[in-house]
Amino acid sequence: SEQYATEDIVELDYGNGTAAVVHLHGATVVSWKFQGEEILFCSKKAIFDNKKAIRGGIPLVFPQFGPWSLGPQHGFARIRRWKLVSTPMQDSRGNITAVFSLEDDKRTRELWDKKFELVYTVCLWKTSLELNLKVLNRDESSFEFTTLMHTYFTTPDVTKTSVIGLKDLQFIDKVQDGALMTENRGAVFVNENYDRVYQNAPNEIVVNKVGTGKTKVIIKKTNFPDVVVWNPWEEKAQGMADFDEKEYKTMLCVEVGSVFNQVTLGPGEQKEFSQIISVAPAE
Ligand code: TA6
Repeated sequence: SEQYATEDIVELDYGNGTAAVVHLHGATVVSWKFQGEEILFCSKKAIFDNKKAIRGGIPLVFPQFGPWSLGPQHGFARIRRWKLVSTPMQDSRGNITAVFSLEDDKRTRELWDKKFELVYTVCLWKTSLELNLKVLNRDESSFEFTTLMHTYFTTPDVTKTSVIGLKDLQFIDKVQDGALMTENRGAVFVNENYDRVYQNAPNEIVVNKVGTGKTKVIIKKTNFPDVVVWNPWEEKAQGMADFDEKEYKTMLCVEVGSVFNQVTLGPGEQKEFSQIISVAPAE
């Protein structure tokens, strides 16, 4: 973690090489190691200037997934500094929890004139990482948003990594002008520029062969109907300043979100969105 300034990060240390690192810029989980094995991808060209969104880990998308007429792509949550509201605390079973928050301020209201609070709870267990995002409407009127956890997994060879659980789902293919199609594969392998939004996915998705390649992750999601699978591949990667041109081979984004339909929250209402990512031996 030499690339981050110590005042910018919060570490959850389970012991025995199991640890997570959260960067306060975006409350971005930038590393999760299970017994020394890194599960998340973070680009060696990622920029930690507390301005640009971090290229890797788990950036939080809110209040807009994708291009946004009111502000930056994927909204502002990933480029604001979050507050640490509860420092990492270990419970009697060893699980470690830290809590972060982001409230509206002058800058967010300039883009999106709503009063809100986001509360992000990161909990590290022995074999899993539980991430819970609570969105609270503190405004006098209702608001709409989309949200997503933009998880980058690391892999030794993306062509051997697969996503299981998407069969028969409808998806929007963003590299085919948003064409609506149906997935017919039980295990989705990625071999090209790939950017698909799968709708109404089951609440359990498996990503096989991540980390060292000997590991799979099981993602259990709540209130996130959709799953985005993304890899820019070689040509598109060359146009990204904060992504090494060969790194497309070693990453796959599998992102749980509520993006196909807007979420509406009335004044005083709140909603929680979560994923639990667990590690197990690969299939
Ligand atoms: O979730 C996939 C996606 O929306 C892609 O379209 C892709 O551009 C990616 O996110 C990364 O976006 P970023 O703004 O971080 O460069």
